[in-house]
Amino acid sequence: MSLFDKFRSGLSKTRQAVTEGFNRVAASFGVFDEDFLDELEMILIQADSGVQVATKLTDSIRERVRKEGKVDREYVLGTLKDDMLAILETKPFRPDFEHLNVVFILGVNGTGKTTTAGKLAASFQRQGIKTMLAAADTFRAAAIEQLQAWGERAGVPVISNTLRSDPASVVFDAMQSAKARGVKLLIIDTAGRLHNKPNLMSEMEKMHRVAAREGETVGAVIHNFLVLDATTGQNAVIQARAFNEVTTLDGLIITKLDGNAKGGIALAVVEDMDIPLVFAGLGEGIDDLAPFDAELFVDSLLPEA
Ligand SMILES: Nc1nc2c(ncn2[C@@H]2O[C@H](COP(=O)(O)OP(=O)(O)OP(=O)(O)O)[C@@H](O)[C@H]2O)c(=O)[nH]1
Ligand SMILES: [Mg+2]
Repeated sequence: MSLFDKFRSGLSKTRQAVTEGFNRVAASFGVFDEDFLDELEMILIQADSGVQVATKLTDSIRERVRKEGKVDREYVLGTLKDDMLAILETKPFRPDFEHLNVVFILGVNGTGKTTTAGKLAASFQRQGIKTMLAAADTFRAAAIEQLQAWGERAGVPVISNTLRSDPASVVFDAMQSAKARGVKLLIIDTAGRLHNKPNLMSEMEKMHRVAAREGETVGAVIHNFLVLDATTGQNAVIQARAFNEVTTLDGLIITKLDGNAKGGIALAVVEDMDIPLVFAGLGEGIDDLAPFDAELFVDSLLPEA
């Protein structure tokens, strides 16, 4: 499946909602005027793009409508596309694999961290990047086995310790092993945590400290990716803000974009945070993770001009 097809089929529910809404409203008004724009704003809000984004997107068309009375379909869709692209702007994850890259997979409970860690590992290993996984969620029963299963599927070694062991010690072991084996990408799966739990936050700091200290000799680069679940809607914005307050996020990953009509959340989060979306989760399978591509995303969302 091409990347475009992946986005297309993953985002089909959101596309359906946006396209059907757009066509229905366009047909009933028969003209692209201010009333049409009010309805379009509602459609965008229903797709979870957030009020701020929906207003921003429609306001730029409204300006033209006020001057000229009305605009045509092509203008509406063209402007929407350009403005959405301006919000999203693609910044792919292409680190320097001469060095060791350490990716922390962070997020609240159940957003898809472990699944994403497994899919990421599979994808980079397949591209010939020597990859390793670390099971730093030592809190939830079965979390370690879950990651080990992903490691097997991906053909990637998994560093782990026992349940309840110190996650920072797992990070330490993984760093030693990664350095010894010449690993270029170490993906660390972490326990789901809430930003308002001080002990979990200090645990995260400790993991970061260990990775930075152990990585120094080999010029390791540390990346913090936050995993957000599209189905939580506007809550994802609040989570992103909270995590970014306690750590520096380098990239966002939105999972579960498939199977619901909430794809607009990608626009809401990026507009609010100004942190790039690096990957999109478009299903539960090993191949259902795609490098985020703004152009493909927007084309998968909007009706044809
Ligand atoms: N449809 C769909 N389901 C997904 C996606 N990513 C993850 N899931 C599902 O979401 C559920 C939770 O995924 P996990 O990877 O266990 O989530 P987690 O964040 O590691 O959960 P905790 O470790 O308990 O905090 C699983 O059933 C996954 O299959 C996605 O992109 N699309
Ligand atoms: Mg997990």
